[in-house]
Amino acid sequence: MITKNIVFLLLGSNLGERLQVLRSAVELIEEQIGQIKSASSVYETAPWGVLDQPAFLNQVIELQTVLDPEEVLRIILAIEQELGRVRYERWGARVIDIDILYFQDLILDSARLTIPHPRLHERRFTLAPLAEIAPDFIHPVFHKSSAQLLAVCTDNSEVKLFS
Ligand code: PH2
Ligand code: MG
Ligand code: MG
Repeated sequence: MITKNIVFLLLGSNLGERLQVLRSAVELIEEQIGQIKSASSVYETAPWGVLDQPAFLNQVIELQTVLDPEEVLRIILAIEQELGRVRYERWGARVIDIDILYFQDLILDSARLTIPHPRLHERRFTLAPLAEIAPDFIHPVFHKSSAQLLAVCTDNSEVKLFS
């Protein structure tokens, strides 16, 4: 039997038709990476890191894939390109950003990829949608659930339901 792994992805957009961009990203991800098992609400979130930029829309999706993490990363980068991403500055405005949060309970630190995402526990814009769809999923490094990580998160940037 082919092994299918659970992957959680964070989508973010703060340029262009943000909601449409997220929808297109979800469609391309489903076509190219694997079946979507669940999707959080879309949240409108204050920018984190670089503050002087438009508000983001963020969403977390859970999918099943037969691909390995490197293949998922390669496809994610291609989808970002296809949707018109141009990289200006670190943490700056972008049409679309797709980040791997978790890949099953894998812990990976390579030159290209760190899983779990190294800053997921510091960011309310990630933890709020993650805890909505996977409150009991355990972070393989910190051994805490999404709900627990959210409860102790010190980031108080605004995160509000959008749709
Ligand atoms: N992504 C960043 C930097 N800052 N802020 C919010 N609210 N949402 C994001 O997705 C985001 C950010 C770098 O990827
Ligand atoms: Mg990111
Ligand atoms: Mg990214």
